[in-house]
Amino acid sequence: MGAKGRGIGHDGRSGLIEERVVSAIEQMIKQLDGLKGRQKEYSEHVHRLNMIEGWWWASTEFQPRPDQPTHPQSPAIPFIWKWADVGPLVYEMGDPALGVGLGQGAKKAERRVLVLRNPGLGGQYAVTNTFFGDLQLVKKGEIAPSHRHTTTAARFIFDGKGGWTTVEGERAQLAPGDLVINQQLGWHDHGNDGPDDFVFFDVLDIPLLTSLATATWDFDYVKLTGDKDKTAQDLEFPLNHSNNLYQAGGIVPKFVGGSRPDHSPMLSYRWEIVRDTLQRLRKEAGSPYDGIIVEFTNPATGGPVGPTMSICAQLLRPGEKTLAHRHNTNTIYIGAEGKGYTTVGDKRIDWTQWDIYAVPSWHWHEHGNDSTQDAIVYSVSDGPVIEKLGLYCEHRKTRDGKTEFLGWKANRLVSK
Ligand code: GTQ
Ligand code: FE2
Repeated sequence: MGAKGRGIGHDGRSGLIEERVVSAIEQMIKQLDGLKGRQKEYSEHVHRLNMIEGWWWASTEFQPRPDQPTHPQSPAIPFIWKWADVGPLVYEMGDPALGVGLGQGAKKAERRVLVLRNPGLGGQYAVTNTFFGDLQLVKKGEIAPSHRHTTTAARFIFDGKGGWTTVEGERAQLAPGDLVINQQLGWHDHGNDGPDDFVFFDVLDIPLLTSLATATWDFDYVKLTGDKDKTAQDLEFPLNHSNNLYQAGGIVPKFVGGSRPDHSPMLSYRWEIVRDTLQRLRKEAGSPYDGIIVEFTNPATGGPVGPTMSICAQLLRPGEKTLAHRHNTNTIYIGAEGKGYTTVGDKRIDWTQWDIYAVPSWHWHEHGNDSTQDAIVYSVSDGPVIEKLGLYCEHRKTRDGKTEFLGWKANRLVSK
């Protein structure tokens, strides 16, 4: 398919965009292989010098190059990891017969995780082209040793009563449904005081920071303490301290704050509060595209939880079905309560609790709940990055079936 098939508005079905990208690249390589005579000689010389021709030899009409898509696109595909399939393997990581210990050194996992890989991303450790995701298990009595990194992490707790994460001296005690934010460069260790397995889903901006060559890891906690048996931090604040400080939205303490203003000073967000907030809003009309949607904010600034991630929760009421839209941000959804569905292109993704699914950039999607119970889904998007680049855009269907475009305009000098 050539340039004519690549326009905006032509990607109703998931999978189509990826096929087009691959075929454009393959087509170009094939063409270059088939060159003869003077052109072949020229082409080979160019390639020897680590360059490639920026034109199509055989094409008689205009075709954009493979690196010049005419609409936003990601090689990631819409994809769901069903908890019913992956959950048993998460618990099985802890089976002593597998021998996957936790800690550092031979045969040990620094983090005992299963890494999700989007089938469109060619074996990368990535769910979308910006986000990494893994399912992590910390068994009773274990500690995942303290480390730090330039990447931001968000963790969604799936199971366990005794789990905790300590970040920069503050410990959040965690329960299923809770969200904990791990800011850039904060030392952190995860532990489990039992009695059950502690299981959570991590989202990190690793692929994004890797593409910027700025993902950096520090596993050398020993240098801080001089004690190689010490893998967890001492607590410097009361338990759940920032939660206590910032729990009343809109009323924030003036005597504290994080040392970096673009990072939320609040470490964790509790499930009961998320649920209560959504319930309190349930009589509102909500968003035509997302139902009753709330964002987890930096309580001090109202901004997103961190510079690379926007995290939301949305309630889809029984019988609710949203209008379709698409935007150039990449999203990971995590089912939290009940059963819902997201139709991406012409494929319906049915989700239930702890299912994880990816909706990459520019895919039309709409959400629904055709059950008789409430459905709540978490999401993580790279919106703050795209917005900072000044490049957010969106197509949305209106109630009367029209399509509206939001975003993207050139800067022009204005005179009066
Ligand atoms: O739990 O701190 O799989 O930072 C990758 C990066 C887990 C973690 C990963 C991390 C973690
Ligand atoms: Fe980490």
